[in-house]
Amino acid sequence: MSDLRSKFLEVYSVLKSELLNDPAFEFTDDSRQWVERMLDYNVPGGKLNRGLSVVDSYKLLKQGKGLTNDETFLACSLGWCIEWLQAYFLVLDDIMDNSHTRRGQPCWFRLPKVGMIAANDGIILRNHISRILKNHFKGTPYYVDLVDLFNEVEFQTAHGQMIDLITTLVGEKDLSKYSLSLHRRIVQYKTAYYSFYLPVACALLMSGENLDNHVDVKNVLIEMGTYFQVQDDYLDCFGDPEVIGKIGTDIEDFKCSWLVVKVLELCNEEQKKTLYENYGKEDPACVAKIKELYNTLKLQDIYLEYESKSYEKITKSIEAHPSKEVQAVLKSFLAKIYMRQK
Ligand code: DMA
Ligand code: MG
Ligand code: MG
Ligand code: MG
Repeated sequence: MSDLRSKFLEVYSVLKSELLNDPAFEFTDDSRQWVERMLDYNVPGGKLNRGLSVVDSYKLLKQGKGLTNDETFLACSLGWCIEWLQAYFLVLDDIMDNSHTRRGQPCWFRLPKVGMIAANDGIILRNHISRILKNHFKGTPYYVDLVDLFNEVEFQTAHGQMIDLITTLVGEKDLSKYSLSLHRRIVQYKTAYYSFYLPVACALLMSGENLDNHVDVKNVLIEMGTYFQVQDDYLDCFGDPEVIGKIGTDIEDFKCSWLVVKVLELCNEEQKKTLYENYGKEDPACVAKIKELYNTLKLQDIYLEYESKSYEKITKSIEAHPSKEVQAVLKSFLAKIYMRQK
């Protein structure tokens, strides 16, 4: 394991133990055990890209000057706040999307002992972020900006989830409203802000920057986040569940996925009929018909083309940025996701 990753995981243990001994609640053995198990199950098991990016970005912004132990701890803590935010959204997202697996194990709410307690666990995860920020950042000059940033990004993400979900409302299922612009709107809000803008914004705040001066950075990161969610949509159908750690449900869920938007752009009348008749149904035979349609329309090739075009476009926007340090931050982020299989 890399040094950074093991350092990062050490900080997880510290933060967890603080939360399990939070004086604001009288923990009993049972309640402490519940929260510990819930955290270990949901927080650290992902790729940790978002969290580690805070530390990577902060290092790059410091232009190679080494970090003090204190700075490393703080950057890791902010990274963990994002991983906590992600855990919070995923626990609830899996309930709402009726998913089965996540990160190679059953979704938290699928555990017989958990069920809908998972909804409250999601709320606890969200509250932990505020506790971590208060414990470690309250004295810093950027504390208010940090709290505000997490609030703003949570607001955006929750609204992205809302538009993702209301497009699939039973009784109002209507493929004719699905378009690239609707897709863009959904993914920008549900994914791009928290997955891409937030890590870099955290690193900028730690470096003493004013976020109002970095709108161009934000725009590139939103572009990258959109590309990342198109990958997620693609992998939902074409990824290997063993590798991505989850079984796709977008077809069954009638999601406004990038794939279905592409079908609508490319299909003939007969294919459109097949799509309307089979999309959004639990029946595996219907799902198979949709996958067949994706193959007939060569969506894998169209995706590969999208992938290389987006990569080029994003690289150009990065290279237009005046600061070499910022360019390095953005390029390292892009490199982490280009051609990803998970
Ligand atoms: C993910 O959307 C967005 C959030 C805020 C969790 P999704 O349902 O496509 O994610 P996944 O494919 O991981 O369930
Ligand atoms: Mg989901
Ligand atoms: Mg979802
Ligand atoms: Mg998905």
